[in-house]
Amino acid sequence: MVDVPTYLASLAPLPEADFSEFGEVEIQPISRIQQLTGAFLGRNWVTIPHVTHHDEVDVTDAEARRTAWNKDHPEAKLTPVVLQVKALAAVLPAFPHFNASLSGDGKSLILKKYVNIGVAVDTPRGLVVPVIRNVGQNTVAELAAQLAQMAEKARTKGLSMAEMAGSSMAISSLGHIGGTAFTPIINAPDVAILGVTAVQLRPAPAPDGGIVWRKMLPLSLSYDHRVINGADAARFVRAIGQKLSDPALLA
Ligand code: CAO
Repeated sequence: MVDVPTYLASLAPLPEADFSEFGEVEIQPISRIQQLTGAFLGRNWVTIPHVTHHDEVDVTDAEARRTAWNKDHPEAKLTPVVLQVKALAAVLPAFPHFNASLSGDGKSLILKKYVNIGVAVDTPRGLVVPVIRNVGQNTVAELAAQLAQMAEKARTKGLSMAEMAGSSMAISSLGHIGGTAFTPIINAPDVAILGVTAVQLRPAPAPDGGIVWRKMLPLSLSYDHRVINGADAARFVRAIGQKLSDPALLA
């Protein structure tokens, strides 16, 4: 049997290419945030056995309630991500292995009794993940204000390391751009991350035998397979779908 360090040392090095041999090129510096993020993402990708579970959940009722809420509260704006943060936080207590981290020696699991949700924010300098703390204690209006303020700070002034630490899980939403699925990389030391892409209209059978159009939200849950099994991942995503449909979510 070949041991792993020996195998890794035997891999062919990446070729050093002089691309100007093939045509005109331009050298662009990579921002400090992108360099740091790249190092963390590379580490997480190679050290965590990722599996991504894809599903679609029906958000027709949730979207109708969100639209009505926005009409009644012109001073605030609920985006879909706010409801997803709230739903994720609400299901985590019933799935303690998702709100956990592996100890450094891999021999124990640290179960977190707090629920803090990271939200991936795309900034001109790169991707950052500010953390919203104690999500369950906040109303949706408070969450919307916090998310807007954190995204604005991330894009303008930048965030401190403390503002990006201490998450239970993170959400990475590409829903405002598009997509039907992707494989987000876990934001270690978290053990799972929820990827969101754009709502799709799908035909479904109506009770009268006809067809109704439903709004389906694609969810892509990447999880650390050392900690979470596939059946729990499938149940977890279904539970998020049920929570999104719960009228109490808008409290
Ligand atoms: N399906 C369809 N539309 C969606 C949607 C979805 N799943 N999610 C959001 N939208 C819509 C919103 O309803 C809003 O529409 P209106 O302006 O018409 O009301 C619009 O998209 C823009 O939303 P937003 O981006 O202003 O706000 P948000 O709360 O949806 O997202 C934030 C906030 C910070 C998550 C987002 O701006 C962002 O930066 N996302 C990028 C994250 C990222 O890059 N992840 C990839 C990481 S891996 O490289």
